[in-house]
Amino acid sequence: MAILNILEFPDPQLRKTANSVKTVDSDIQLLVKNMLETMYDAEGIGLAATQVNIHKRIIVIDISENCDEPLVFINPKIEVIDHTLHEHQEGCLSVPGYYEEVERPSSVKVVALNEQGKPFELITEDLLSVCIQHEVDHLNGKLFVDYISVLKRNRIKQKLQKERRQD
Ligand code: GNR
Ligand code: NI
Repeated sequence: MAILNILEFPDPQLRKTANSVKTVDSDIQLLVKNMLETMYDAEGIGLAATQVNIHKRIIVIDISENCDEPLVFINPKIEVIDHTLHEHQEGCLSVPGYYEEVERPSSVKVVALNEQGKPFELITEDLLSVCIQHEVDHLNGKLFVDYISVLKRNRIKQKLQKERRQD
């Protein structure tokens, strides 16, 4: 297994649209394993392939207390079930150290393939709904900072660039 490098805002690679997975073969299964290992190592609750510079429609999530309930979504499609907007404080492994309130529909249904290539669907609310929407945004080149003001976004961009220059 391997820990993959996580891209950070404003890396232009984070703006790419990921491609659908044609077949869930052993290469994809290995990538899923590595994404889970990377997510757990970084102490995130989700990771999209885009964040590790692999432009395939794959997401891993684990919102369980003991980090032992991995969820894998390949070619996820989301449909809003409850359009009521809920505000939640979001963070992102690609925007380390910054947290902002984002409003999103409160409940979404996800249809996807699991790591065996088997279709499944899941109705989500609360943190899982927030997380799946955040991850699908990554596959479409979108980041949570796109929902906040330009002023705040540019301030975060400048601070992250400055931090990296000092490293
Ligand atoms: O670890 C993460 N926490 C989080 C908190 C609130 C809303 C979304 C997230 S996802 C984030 C990991 C990440 O960057 N996934 O893309
Ligand atoms: Ni993220």
